[in-house]
Amino acid sequence: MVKPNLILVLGDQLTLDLAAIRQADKSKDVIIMAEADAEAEYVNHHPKKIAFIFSAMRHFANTLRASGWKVLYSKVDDPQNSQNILGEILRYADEVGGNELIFTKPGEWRLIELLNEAPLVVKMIEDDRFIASQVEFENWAHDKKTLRMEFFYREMRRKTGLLMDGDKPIGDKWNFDQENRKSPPKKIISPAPTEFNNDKITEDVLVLVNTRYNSHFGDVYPFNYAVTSDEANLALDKFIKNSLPLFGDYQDAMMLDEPFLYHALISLYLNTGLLDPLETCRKVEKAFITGIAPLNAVEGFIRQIIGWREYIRGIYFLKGPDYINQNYLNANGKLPNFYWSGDTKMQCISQAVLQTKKYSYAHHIQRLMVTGNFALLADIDPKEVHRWYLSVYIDAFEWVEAPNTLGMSQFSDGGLMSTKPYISGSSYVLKMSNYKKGDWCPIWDSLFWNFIDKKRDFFTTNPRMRMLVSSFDRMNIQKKELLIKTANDFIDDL
Ligand code: FAD
Ligand code: DLZ
Repeated sequence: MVKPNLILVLGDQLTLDLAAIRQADKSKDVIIMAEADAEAEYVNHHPKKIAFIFSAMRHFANTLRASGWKVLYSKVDDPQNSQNILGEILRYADEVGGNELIFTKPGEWRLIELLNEAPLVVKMIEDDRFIASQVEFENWAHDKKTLRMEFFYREMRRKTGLLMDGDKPIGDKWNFDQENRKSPPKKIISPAPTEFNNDKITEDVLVLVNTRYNSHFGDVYPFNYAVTSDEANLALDKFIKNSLPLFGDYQDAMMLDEPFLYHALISLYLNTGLLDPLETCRKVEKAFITGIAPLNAVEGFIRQIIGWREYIRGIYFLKGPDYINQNYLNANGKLPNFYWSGDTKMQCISQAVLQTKKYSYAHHIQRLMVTGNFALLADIDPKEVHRWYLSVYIDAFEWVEAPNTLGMSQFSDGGLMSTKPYISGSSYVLKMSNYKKGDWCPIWDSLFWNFIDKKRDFFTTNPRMRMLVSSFDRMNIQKKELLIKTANDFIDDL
């Protein structure tokens, strides 16, 4: 009898167009999908994220069955479940007599290593759900001193033809960011994100997750995210119609009790395979061609996906498994408790943490210039910061989370992605938000100057940051002492 091959589909590989599925044989091979405590708990993932992944996996298993595949699916509450992916693969290998495991490259070195060591014949296939292959990224990177996203992005524009007029960018400029990033207006009525009704599959998952993972940070209810590709496409269409026109203008703004503003809320769908990045960008480009959205918004949005998202992935695989262990600035503080409770007078942080608890979501500037900025200024160990981001955000998978957190936000790679750390005093946070000025501002500013002083050896070697050391040195001695004392008292209290 012909032995079936074992085709693994992970919780973030939910598309019929997946490389491993494309080359499998429906008439003999079996698809394995496994919910597992080991995956939900290697960091304690937010319950909403676990629920999203389990529900989307169960829906996708049904899609596979409906198109004729044999699917061996492990539910997490099945008593036979070994609670780890490799255990489930080996259990099914025994059951069906298969000995060849085929899988699409996971987005995490931990799983790549685990699966490649399976006691089976193993075949790992490149994940081609991206615009640039790893080889293409490596070829682009290999002769460059600095890896500037902007230049990589231009290559991706040329490759895809998005917003191109022959070999020239539409509008004669590659980047329209100068027109973006406005401060928030006095009042804003931002479109509500699309909310979906939960079917029986999702309801069952919510009950399960709510009890099984009740010690994890975050609320499972209310749950309104899409869990199928059709629903995710509806969410995208609604974003294009309602929010895209102002996406560029208010991309960096933060407003009290407005967690989404004009953001798309689609990273969770792109990262799990419910949306395809190129199709998404083509729909967005069409919004420009048909006059629904202006060029600054459309170019800005497409850059996030074919530029930043692709570049970040390239960096993760270029730099290898040790990337997450870097700590260029030798930060070693503990993550403050208020990253879990939101219990702090710093309104920008409590807003970010409490909405993260509720939605498992915060937008880019909250992640970069609030929770990330604070952690960097307060000298928090980047590994702790990385584990926090990986666990709390619904779109967080290591390939995309780690370079954003460790590289872009915490400067732990010493400036591979940016020439200077993303830090600011309270004035930037106030300018970009309608948060209230208060006691937190002098504390935040003292952390800023204390950081400049403590890391002066690094800052004096950096042409873009040297001026800040000189500014600090020019302050009078009492002011300097007060800043350092305020910062240290605050850090000690943490
Ligand atoms: P929008 O603001 O509407 O942007 C549209 C899309 O562009 C996003 O859906 C996303 O796919 C893409 N995008 C934008 N910026 C980036 C970026 N820097 N890297 C990759 N894709 C990008 N994004 C994740 O998908 N997963 C993560 O775990 C993650 N962790 C982050 C950690 C930190 C410290 C920072 C600063 C950023 C992180 N990002 C991460 C990037 C970005 O914050 C999110 O992609 C974005 O907030 C998702 O919300 P949205 O769909 O509403 O995005
Ligand atoms: C994040 C996650 C969670 C919470 N649960 C599962 C799971 O039960 N089964 C699964 O196949 N994948 C899960 N994932 C995603 C993986 O942990 C991992 O982050 C990605 O597959 C890496 O690309």
